Amino acid sequence: MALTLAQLNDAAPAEAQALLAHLYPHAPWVAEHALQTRPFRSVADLRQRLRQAVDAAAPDDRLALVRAQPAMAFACAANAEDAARLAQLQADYTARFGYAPIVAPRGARGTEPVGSQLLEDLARRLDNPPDAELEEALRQLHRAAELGLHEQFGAPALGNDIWDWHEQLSQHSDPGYAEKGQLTVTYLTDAHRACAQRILEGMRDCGFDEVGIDAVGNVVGRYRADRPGAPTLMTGSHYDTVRNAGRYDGRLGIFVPMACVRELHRQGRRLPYDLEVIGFAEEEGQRYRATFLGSGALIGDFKPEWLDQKDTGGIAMRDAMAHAGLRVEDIAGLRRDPARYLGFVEVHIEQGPVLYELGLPLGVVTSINGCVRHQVQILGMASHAGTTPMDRRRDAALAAAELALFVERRAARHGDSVGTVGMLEVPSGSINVVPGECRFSLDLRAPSDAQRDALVGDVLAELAAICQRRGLRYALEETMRAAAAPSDPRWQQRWERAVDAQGVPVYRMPSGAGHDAMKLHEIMPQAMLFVRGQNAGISHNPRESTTSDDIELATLAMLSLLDALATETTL
Ligand code: HGY
Ligand code: MN
Ligand code: MN
Repeated sequence: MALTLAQLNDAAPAEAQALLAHLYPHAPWVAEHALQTRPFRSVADLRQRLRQAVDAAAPDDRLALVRAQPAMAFACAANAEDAARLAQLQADYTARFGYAPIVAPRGARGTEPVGSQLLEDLARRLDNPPDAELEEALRQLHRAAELGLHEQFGAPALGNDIWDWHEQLSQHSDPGYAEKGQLTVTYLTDAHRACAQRILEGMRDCGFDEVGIDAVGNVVGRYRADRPGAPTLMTGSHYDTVRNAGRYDGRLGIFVPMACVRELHRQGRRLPYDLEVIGFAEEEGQRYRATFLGSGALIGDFKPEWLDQKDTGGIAMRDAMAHAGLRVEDIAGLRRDPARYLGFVEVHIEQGPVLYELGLPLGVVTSINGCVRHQVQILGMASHAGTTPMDRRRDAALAAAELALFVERRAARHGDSVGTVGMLEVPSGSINVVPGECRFSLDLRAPSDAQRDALVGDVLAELAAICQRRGLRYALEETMRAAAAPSDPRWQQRWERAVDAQGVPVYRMPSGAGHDAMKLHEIMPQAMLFVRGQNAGISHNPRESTTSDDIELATLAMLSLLDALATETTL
């Protein structure tokens, strides 16, 4: 039954209670507590109040709430074997936790039933400690309530459209991954170029005045101001991905502003500034070691030496660009004049568990961690695995392993530093040969450059010490260095006001992940908005997910920011 917020806010207590009673079955106290905080500022506010009512409840009441939920009948088992496995999982779950598993009845878009992923998810949840699983069960209950509110207040149509845009774009994937149903889009591959075309067409459909693909493959759309000579606000994110990626990393920050322009265009509205939306072509640095290439080119930081880099297939970047019809001689002209810009804002999926665990849909970024990356090669001596005594070996892989463990220990020493050995290989290794060579990567990050550089210094000193002690040689190439990027206070406050305008809590947080915003940071003020990730915020992983509700909320927040900026007299 359709309902408006005003009707709910004005309803008598008993009537209001009846309107919300179905959201948390057998627990009328949840709606009752939330209703005491009326008036609700938005449906999102109502959702948060319901969640807060549960969060504030006594542990026994929270457990009773979960126990009171009836066992769910799942219609998704594809066959008798899955049905049997599901029944067993439900029985094991109930035996372990003392209540039936709670699973939100539909997925992230709010329309599709839970699918085959359910078996995997339930099996994974079986391993949760009881206290963690209780929180997950409650999150599922909150999501079920959120879906229940769709029936009363309407589904997030805008969020669904944007959700669908991600699905459509994820149809394009590089060979070797597409066949496995995996999403991998690396710089200037055919899939990458197909993505650029689809984003370009999407921008046209949204009503941008100018759209184009620039000399490094960025997709650039401009929505003109209501006056000539107006300044520009830049926004956007990247459309390339890591290998076997999620569908929202980067892309969310392109599609949300595109949807904002579509709304402005549909309403026939113009802003007192140009809005430039950019799909950056290369941020992840997967095919070539050229991280932030797309956004870097706009600040005049395209490194010519990148052109001669070859990918694993021996194709030089220069040739990949020529094949894509890009003109190297036009790259220098991409540099933006900061004087013409108000700043840069970026929307991005959080890529971490914080918002998911706090039960918050949006976060305002305070600073982006600084990062330094290296490719390392350790050289020892390949020798017979059977005849080489343990004290006579020069094992390159064990040296790498020793350093990897040091990275873990050293990064953990400063709570918010992180260190990762993400790639590690013994080139042409054999099972019965002591590794004579080992290649690996280092990704070291911290909230400040000083803390980051201290971490890097210690790790590289340890690398030298290990190789010295083991009689090995090593080669080191720094492949990326990005300074920590604190948010511009004014732009951070603009995001804070925009989030508050949605009726949801304002939560400030650092970014452990790197983003294009840290490149634009070098020439203009910037700040970011984070959107909650589902599945505990997992990212750089096909389980990366976000709901169309949260996507819609982020879009409404961005529209609020754009409108508020339009009213600032200082433009
Ligand atoms: O690695 C990062 O932080 C980003 O996802 N490129
Ligand atoms: Mn990424
Ligand atoms: Mn990203």
